[in-house]
Amino acid sequence: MRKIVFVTGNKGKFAEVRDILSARGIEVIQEKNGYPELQEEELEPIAAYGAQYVSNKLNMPVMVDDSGIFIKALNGFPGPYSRYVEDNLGNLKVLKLLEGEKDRAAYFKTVIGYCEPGKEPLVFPGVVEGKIAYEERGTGGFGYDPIFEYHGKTFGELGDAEKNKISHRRRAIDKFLEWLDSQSLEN
Ligand code: ITT
Repeated sequence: MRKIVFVTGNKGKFAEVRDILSARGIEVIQEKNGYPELQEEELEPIAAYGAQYVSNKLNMPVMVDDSGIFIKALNGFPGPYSRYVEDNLGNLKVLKLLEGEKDRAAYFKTVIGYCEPGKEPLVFPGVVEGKIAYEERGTGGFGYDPIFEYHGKTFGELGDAEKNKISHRRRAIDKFLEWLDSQSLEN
């Protein structure tokens, strides 16, 4: 069975990635010691740097997941600052920022970074478009899931299995797996 080291301190992310990859016959090993997060406007360089940093440190192939929620009416905020905003404002204050705002468009994005020791890092983005709800709904998922609405239900209302079929993370992982499969064909 193929094994992949996944660097994250986020339990919700780890559980989702483990479920998606185990269905594909890949075992995921969690590495909780993180990486220095670059201050960047985009998730790609953050994920690339993180994957390369830990891969060279552990001398193993590793993957990282850098994610965020991008709210159109807030010009893409919190985006790469989503962790900081979750910790310091939280969903209810994000909803307050949007009070009276009719344009609720938002998207979640995950960038999977993957790197093998001594090599250049690769990035695999995945996006899901939705809306910011008017109140928190549902107890599933984690982070911003209760306020992110997709086809009428929030990710908090969907349940893990349903979220994993359509999420930004799933889409990014699918691209990563396509690349991994193409590599094994070459070797
Ligand atoms: P690691 O860097 O250790 O992986 P983190 O939680 O700091 O964990 P991110 O910077 O990528 O990771 O996360 C950005 C924020 O977005 C953070 O507050 C997450 O809880 C939230 N988030 C990420 N993916 C999410 C998802 O699928 N649903 C809801 N919130 C999510």
